[in-house]
Amino acid sequence: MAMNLAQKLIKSHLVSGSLEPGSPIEIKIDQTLAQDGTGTLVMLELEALGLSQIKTELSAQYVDHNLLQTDFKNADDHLFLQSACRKFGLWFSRPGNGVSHPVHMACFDIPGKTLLGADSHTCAAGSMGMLAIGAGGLQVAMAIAGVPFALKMPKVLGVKLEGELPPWVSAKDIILEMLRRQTVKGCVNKIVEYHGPGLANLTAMDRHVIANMGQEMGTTASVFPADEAVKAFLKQQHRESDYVEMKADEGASYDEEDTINLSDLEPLIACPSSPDKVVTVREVAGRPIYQSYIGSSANPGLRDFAIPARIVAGRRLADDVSFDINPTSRQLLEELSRSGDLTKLLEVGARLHQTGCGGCIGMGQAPATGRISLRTVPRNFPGRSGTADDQVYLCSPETATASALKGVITDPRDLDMDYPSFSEPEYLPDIRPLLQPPQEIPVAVELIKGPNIKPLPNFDKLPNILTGPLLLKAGDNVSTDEILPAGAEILPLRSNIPAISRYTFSRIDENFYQRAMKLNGDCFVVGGENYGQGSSREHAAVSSRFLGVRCIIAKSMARIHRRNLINFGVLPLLFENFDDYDRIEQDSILEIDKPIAQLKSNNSVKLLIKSSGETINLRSDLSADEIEVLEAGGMINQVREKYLSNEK
Ligand code: MIC
Repeated sequence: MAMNLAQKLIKSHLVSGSLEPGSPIEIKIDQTLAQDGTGTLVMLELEALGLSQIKTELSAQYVDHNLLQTDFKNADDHLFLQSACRKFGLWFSRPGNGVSHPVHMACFDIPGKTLLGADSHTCAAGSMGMLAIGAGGLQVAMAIAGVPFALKMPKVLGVKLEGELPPWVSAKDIILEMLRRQTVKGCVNKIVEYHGPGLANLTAMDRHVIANMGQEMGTTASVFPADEAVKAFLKQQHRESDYVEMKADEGASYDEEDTINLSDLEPLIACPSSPDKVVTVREVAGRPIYQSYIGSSANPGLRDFAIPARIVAGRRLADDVSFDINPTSRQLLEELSRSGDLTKLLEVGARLHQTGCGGCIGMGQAPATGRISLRTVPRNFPGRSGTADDQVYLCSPETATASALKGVITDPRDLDMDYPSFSEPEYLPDIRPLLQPPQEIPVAVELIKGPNIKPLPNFDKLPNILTGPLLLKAGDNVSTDEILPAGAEILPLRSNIPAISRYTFSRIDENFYQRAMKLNGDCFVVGGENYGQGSSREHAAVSSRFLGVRCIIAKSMARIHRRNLINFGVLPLLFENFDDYDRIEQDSILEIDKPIAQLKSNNSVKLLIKSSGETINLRSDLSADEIEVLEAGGMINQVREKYLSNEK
């Protein structure tokens, strides 16, 4: 049977299950990555599992999030991560090397391999013909320990690209067009596979931009063929020998199909505060801006900085605009310096930041109150920039730069200049020597733990009768940035669950923590559609569980957060009838009798509203393995017994 690329990648790694969409499967994981916002919990989980050495072909840990060292916490985390890499055998990328996704792409991406990453934008590696999936830290820890990754076989949406991008229109506009068509929940449990003649003019880094923000549509992964563009990228990175051609079979088909004619596209922009609120730049042109921000894993390529440099060269920024440049890797910064493009940016007054995620996750660079910020980052969920009621628009480097010159949102085609030319250099500075390899012969290493690094809490199993108040009723599209915010104040608490839990749901209900602590017992949370969209941070699930949340009931759920809830013993259930959402009031007492027994007997669970005596039918989409995890009280309990009882 002719297979598409996604099917080939899964089939070559299939440990159990079938390629039938929706069926439970397990796949072998070749590589893993984690960043410092998620990696400290991963290392604590590896310690809790009693692991001695990694079981993957390669695992890497990056430091690119918690880079503001305002006190000891982040510096301690960096030392902890470095010691854990030495202990368990991972590559370590120190602060300053850059953002995990472009650095992993430069150093380790190999066509045909699988990559599981404790960061939702891991999917960017699909640009290299890999099956690259974002997941919670515990899932990544299991993969490092040799446990296959469990998921539902996704549907495959084939997107045929035709034509070629007009001047001033770039890869970001392609993924913004996808978001306009699919919305933030249109691709949940789907892999998007790009194919067609339009690929010919897209470099590997262009594809990285598209694959990265595939996550914002809820995708499981995005895949591109490994072709001449990928071969050229590997050559650039002095790794041409790693090239393997990967593409769909002739005559392959897809579960769903779409077509984009690149020639028809124009500059697009996502308005606050959702990545799918996409309009043409011209529709919002003229609005005064405070900031234009270039960088992040969503536009990490050399051209994403060189084009802006060549646009502003010899010109003057608008007086009221902060033009923020966030280089995404040391390699890129070196090349920008060598080519003279860095000087062009500095000469017009750009603000140069250290290589890393920076303001994308609110780690500095927060915009002024009530002002507009244009960013080439992947997300603009409410408050994510660090400023409440922020107005963050997502756009291409071309649009952000044109607007920085004019001081208002500007379609770059309206600049009185020709589109600058750019071609990728044949080679880039080799960044791999800057990463610290695992030790050839593992030696006993003590983990370095500062006072802010706390042990993982132990969680008990679901009670036979689950009863408690509905402590929070939330709406649609609740993101993990609203469940547990990131940012300069909260991110440094990622190694300390009791401390970080104080911020749980703080963006939605600032009193949630106090109410949960006063209750000091089991409770429920209700959400609308696409609950838990966005990041991979399992902390959003762990902190909910730590505060007594035992069950989340929603109209629909985002893939990563749903599994993170299961991993820490929180029961995710769905409204069978969306109208029932309105029948439950906040603070009403709810009850589920023998939840595990009900789950094992069928795919529905009866919920009793104790105050009215009414019952509601809830739907479960849990697999047998997921029910087993919930029955064990979480995945650490389950795996410690099932896979690692002899690891000491
Ligand atoms: C993000 O972009 O939201 C993050 C910060 O990279 C998260 C990971 C985290 O919360 O540490 C992600 O996307 O997974």
